[in-house]
Amino acid sequence: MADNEQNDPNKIDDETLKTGEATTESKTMQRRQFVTRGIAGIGAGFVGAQLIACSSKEEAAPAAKATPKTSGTKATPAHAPAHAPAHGSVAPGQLDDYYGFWSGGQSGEVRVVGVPSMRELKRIPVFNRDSASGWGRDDYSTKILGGTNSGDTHHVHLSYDGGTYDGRYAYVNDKASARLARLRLDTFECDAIVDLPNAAGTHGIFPQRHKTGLVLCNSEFRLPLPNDGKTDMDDPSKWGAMHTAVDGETMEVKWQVMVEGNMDLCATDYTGLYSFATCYNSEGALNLEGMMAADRDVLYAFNLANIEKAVAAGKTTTVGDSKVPVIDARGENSEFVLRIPVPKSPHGVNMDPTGKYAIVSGKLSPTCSVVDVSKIAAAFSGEIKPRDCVVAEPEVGLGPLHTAFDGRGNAYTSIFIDSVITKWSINKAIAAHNGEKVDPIIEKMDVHYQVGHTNASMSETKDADGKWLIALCKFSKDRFLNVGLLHPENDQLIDISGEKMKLTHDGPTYPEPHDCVIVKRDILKPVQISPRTGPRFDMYEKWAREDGVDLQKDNVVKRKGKNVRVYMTSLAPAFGMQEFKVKAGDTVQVIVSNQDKVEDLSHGFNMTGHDVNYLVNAQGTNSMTFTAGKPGVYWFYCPWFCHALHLEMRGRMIVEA
Ligand code: CUK
Ligand code: CUA
Repeated sequence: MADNEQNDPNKIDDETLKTGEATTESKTMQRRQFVTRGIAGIGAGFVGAQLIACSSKEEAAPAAKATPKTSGTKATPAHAPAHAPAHGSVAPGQLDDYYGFWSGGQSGEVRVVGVPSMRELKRIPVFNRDSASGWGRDDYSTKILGGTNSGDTHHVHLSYDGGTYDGRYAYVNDKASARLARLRLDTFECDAIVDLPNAAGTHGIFPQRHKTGLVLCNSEFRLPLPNDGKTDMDDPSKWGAMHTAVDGETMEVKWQVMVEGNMDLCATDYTGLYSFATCYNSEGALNLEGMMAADRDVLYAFNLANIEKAVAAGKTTTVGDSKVPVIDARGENSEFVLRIPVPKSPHGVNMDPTGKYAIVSGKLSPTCSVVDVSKIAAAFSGEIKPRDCVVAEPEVGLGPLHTAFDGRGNAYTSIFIDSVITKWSINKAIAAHNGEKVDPIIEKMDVHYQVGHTNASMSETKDADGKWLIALCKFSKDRFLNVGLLHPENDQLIDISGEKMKLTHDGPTYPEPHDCVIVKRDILKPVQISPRTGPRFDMYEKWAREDGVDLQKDNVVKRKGKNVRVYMTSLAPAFGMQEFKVKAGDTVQVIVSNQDKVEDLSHGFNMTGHDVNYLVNAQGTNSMTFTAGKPGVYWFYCPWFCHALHLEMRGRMIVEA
C-alpha cells in the first residue's frame, strides 16, 4: 500500500453502482398550510379569492382543479411540457451554466441543482441527520448540531463581494431551532452552525452585499424577552422579536436589535447601510384574525451604521443569559430602525440589481410596494415621512410573495393565489404612481400551481443576467404520477431571455424547497480532494497529537481506560487494519483517514450491528463514537462502491467479554 497513485480504481463500475447508494434519508414531513386555512375572503383584494391551497371541494373534483385563477386579462398559458425539452437545453454529458442552491425545507438540507437542466446534483445535509454521509451522526457534526434532530431551511444566500457572489460561502437558516448555518463552497459541506439567542422562528436571512460582512437574521415569532418563564408571560403587548447580526467570517453573533413586530423576510442593500425586514404582524396579535387586521403593516429598515456605532460605544443591554449586545428599538422610529408602512401582511422583500429599490410583496394586498432606498436617509432624519419612501405600488395580482429581476429593469413577482408570475416594469410602475397613463404590467404567465418563491439567474446580485427564472410551485396537482398521500412540489423553469416568458421544464422536488439562488458556474471553484482544513480537521489533528499518531499513515489502537481510539487508514480496496479488539461496553471511536488521492474516490466505514455509518472523502478523515456491543465478531465494511474489490474491503472488530 505504498503508492496511492498506482492504485487505480475501476472507475466505470464505480459510477454505475454508486448511483444507487447515494440516497439521502430525509425525515420530517409536514405539509405547509398557506395563509388562512378555513378563512376566506378577508383582506383587501381578497374578496371571493381562494385563500386555501386545496379546499376539500377541489380535492373531490380533480377535473376542475388544474385551472388556476387569473386576475388579469393578460394571462398567457404555460407552454405545454410536451413541447419543451426534457431537461432544459443541456444535452447528456454537457454541463449546466448555473449552480442552483435550493433550500430543502423540512428536510433540513440544502440541494444543489444544475440550471437549466434541473438535474439534482447533490443534497448537502445541514440540520438533518444523514445516514449516507454520516452528517449529524459522525463525531464532528454531532458536536455542531448538538441534540437537535431536525431543521427547516428556507433561505440560502451566498457570501458577497462588491455586490456579487464571491463563491466562498453559502448561509442557510433553520426556522425550527433559530439557527444559522454556513456551507463552504470549496467542499460543498457545512462547516458551522450558530444558535441565535433570544430568537424563535428564524426565517428571513440575508448577507451584506458590499463585502462578506454581517448576515442578518429575522425572528418571525415574537417572544417575551427574556423568555425565562418570569418576564411578560401574560402580556404579549410587551413581546418582541430580534434582528440578529452574525459575522459571516467568524460566525459569531455580533448584536441584536429588538423590535415590537414580527419579522418575516430579510434583505440588505448594496452599500452596507441598511438591512430590511418585512413585518406581517405589526398588530402584535396572537391569532390569525388579529394578524390580518390592519390594512398596513411595515417594512423595518435597520440603520446598520448607527447600530454598529452604538454597539461599539457599549450603548447596549443584554437579554437573559446571552452576552450578545442588544439594542431595544421597540416602539417609535429611532436612529436605529425606521418603520415604512406597506400594505398588507407583506411577505418578500427583494432588492433590485441596481440597488435603488427594495420591492415589498404585499401578500394580502394585490400590490408590490417599491421603496426608494435613496430616500431612507431623509426619512431617518425626519425630513420626509417614512411612507414617502414608497415611490410606486403597482397591482400585480392576488397574493404576491416574492420578486426577482432580469437586470433589464423588469421585476417578476410570484403570485400565489392567482398561480402566475407577473412581469412588470419598475420604471413604468413609478411613472404610473406619478400620474402617467402607463401600464407597468408586461405579462402574466400561468404557473402550475400556487407558486411560493421565484428567483432568477444572478437576480440577487448586481449581475442579474435575465436568462432563467424559477417558479417554486407549492403544489404539483396532477402534473406527475400519483405517489400517494404526499405529492412532490413542482419547480418550473422559465426562459426569460426573450420577449415572452417561456416554460422549459417541470421538475418534481421532495418537500419542501422554499427559496433558491441561481449562480453562474464560473463563480464557484470546488475542490476535488479534501483540503484538510477547517474545524473538522482541527479536531482530528488535535486528537492525533494527543495520541502521538500520524493520521495519514498509522494503523493503531489507543486505549485510555474504557475509551478506545482506533486509527485506521483506507486505500482502495482495503482498510489499513484487518482486525482490532475491544471489550464489551468500551466507548470506541474508529477514525478513518482516506489515503486515496483520486477525485471522488470515497470510502466509508460501516460497523455492522452498531448503527455506525459514515463517509470518508478522498484525503478526508472521519469518525463516529459508539459503544461496543455484546461479545462476538463484528464485520466492518466500506459502504461506498470504490473498487472492483469493494466488497472485499472489510475487517473485523472482536468484542471480548
Ligand atoms: S418563504 Cu419561508 S414560508 Cu415565502 Cu421565503 Cu416559504
Ligand atoms: Cu472503499 Cu468501498
